[in-house]
Amino acid sequence: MNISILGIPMDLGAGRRGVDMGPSALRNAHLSRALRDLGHRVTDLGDVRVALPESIDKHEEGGLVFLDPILDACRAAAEQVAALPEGTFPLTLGGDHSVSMGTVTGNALRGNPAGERTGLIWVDAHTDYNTPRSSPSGNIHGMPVAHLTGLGDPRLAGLGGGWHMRPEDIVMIGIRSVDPHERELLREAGIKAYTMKDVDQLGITRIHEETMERLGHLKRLHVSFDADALDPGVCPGVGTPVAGGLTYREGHLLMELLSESGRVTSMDIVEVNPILDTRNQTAEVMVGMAASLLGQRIL
Ligand code: B3U
Ligand code: MN
Ligand code: MN
Repeated sequence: MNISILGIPMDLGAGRRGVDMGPSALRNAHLSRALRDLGHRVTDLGDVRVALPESIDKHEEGGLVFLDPILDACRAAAEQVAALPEGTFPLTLGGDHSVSMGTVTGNALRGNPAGERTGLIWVDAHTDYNTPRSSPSGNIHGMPVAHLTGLGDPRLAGLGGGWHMRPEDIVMIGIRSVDPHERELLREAGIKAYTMKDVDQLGITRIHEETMERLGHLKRLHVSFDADALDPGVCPGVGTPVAGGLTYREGHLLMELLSESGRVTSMDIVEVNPILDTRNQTAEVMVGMAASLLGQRIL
């Protein structure tokens, strides 16, 4: 397979600094080599240009921190991803999770004249379904899924030029932190979310089966993997760690099963924060997750 790596070194959407170094940390953990070893042709497109927080005002607009530079970076990411040739697997590296408004949009619109729908598998401790009004923090990385479905601020929701994700095409896995108003919005939208309780009770195998069935009508599936979905013991280098996450094996099993399905067409790795990490462990774990999704097998 042809894999194109694109970094979006942005931490403007997060409450803490450092995830802008995520793409570097993942490259340092030998991401390209790991995928080449699996037989893929890997092209690293480098990074999207992102404004530095030190060089701009931290202005807040309507409950949104750093709206304009985030819009610029998401637009650039969407354009670059949408322009990739068909058959290429885009592997996009955050950055905070607001980058996914750009990457998911770009992937949904890429080589898609018939307007086929794209499914979204959101692996995360958080549902990221806040709007500017429901958000307790104003941090845009808590809002990407809401905007992808058309809620919230019209500028962020308008990145796809009228295109939006359908709530029924989204499945979330690993959830254990949801804000009160966010919970109401999720319910209203009818988005399927597997919490950690569901992971404990059903197991990853069953959750994967149900996810494949639920998204069975879709040919294109995007996996957006927030490193904080994994337990902080496995991935300590994240800005908003939440106890009780996916184990190392649960993460790999999910990626292995998704890989075997042969249906995933693009992936994000986001929220890796080297400042808070221990010897680049989080980036190394996430490179392993990408390798499992892209064909690595134990035997
Ligand atoms: N729900 C909170 C916290 C949060 C969301 N995503 C992350 N943290 N990484 C918020 O700020 O919206
Ligand atoms: Mn997230
Ligand atoms: Mn998260």
